[in-house]
Amino acid sequence: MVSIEDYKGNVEFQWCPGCSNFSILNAIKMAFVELEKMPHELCLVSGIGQAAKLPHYLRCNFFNGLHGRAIPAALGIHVANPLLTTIVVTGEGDCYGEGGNHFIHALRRNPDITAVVHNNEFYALTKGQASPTTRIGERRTLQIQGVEIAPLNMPAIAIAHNCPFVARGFAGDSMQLKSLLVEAIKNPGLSYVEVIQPCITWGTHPLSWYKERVYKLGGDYDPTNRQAALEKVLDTDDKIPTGILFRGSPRKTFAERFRKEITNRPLAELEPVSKEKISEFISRLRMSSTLQ
Ligand SMILES: Cc1ncc(C[n+]2csc(CCOP(=O)(O)OP(=O)(O)O)c2C)c(N)n1
Repeated sequence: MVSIEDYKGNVEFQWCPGCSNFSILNAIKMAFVELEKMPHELCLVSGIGQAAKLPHYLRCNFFNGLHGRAIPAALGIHVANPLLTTIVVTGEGDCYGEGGNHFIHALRRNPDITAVVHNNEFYALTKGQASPTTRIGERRTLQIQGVEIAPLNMPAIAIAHNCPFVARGFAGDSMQLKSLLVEAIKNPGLSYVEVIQPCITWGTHPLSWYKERVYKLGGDYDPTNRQAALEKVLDTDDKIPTGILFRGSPRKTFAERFRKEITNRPLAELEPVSKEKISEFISRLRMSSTLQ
């Protein structure tokens, strides 16, 4: 039996007291307990930012890498050990800004990982500058005249590229978020969960502003209908839909294609490669480079 206590970390929190990242952390822990995942069966991966600190505060495997580089690190972990449950947890600045290119190509490669993106609509760690999701006209610490360009709509990009699982949660509803995370982790291939994350320090709007706008998709919404899903996320008026936005058609995962001859075992458990084989490989490489 796994319990929340199994995930209790021992690192001092650097988040502001009352930060909504705490609810996301709780939802993640609850999802792990519901899925009966032991800490050693998981690997959390993040980049840089307040959201990206989340893996520090849990007891499990984690890799905290360079700014924007959580996805490629997770891709490597997923290929080296497809038996691990690999989860990227990071902010929208890290994932859509500095790491946007990696996210887009992950949509094509389809690694069996879950990407949880805290979207607070600006860079919190560096004190409130605009991020790729800041709304037009919003004044930020660097954009003092107001942001002039339209925000990036990453859920729309993911749906257009047939991402197997696209969901949106709200940090103000950790039970719904927990359920979305359970579904995302169970889903094979790339699962993407964007989390609306109000920031109490640098945010423009209070929690009540979000509560008035966030709503749950109803039972009549069909997440397998790509056209309807696109329309839903392109409609960025005053309402913010949450729930499973889209389920793409199943595709082979990155590891299934990349490791098709090697079995599903972790690289660390495979037979070591002999010195002779390595020398033979190096001389073949040398041969091919002299031929060019
Ligand atoms: C290469 C590089 N560029 C810029 C920075 C500065 N920087 C650190 S965190 C961050 C943005 C983080 O934003 P987000 O991922 O949304 O996380 P948040 O802090 O809002 O949770 C930036 C721009 C950096 N550390 N490294």
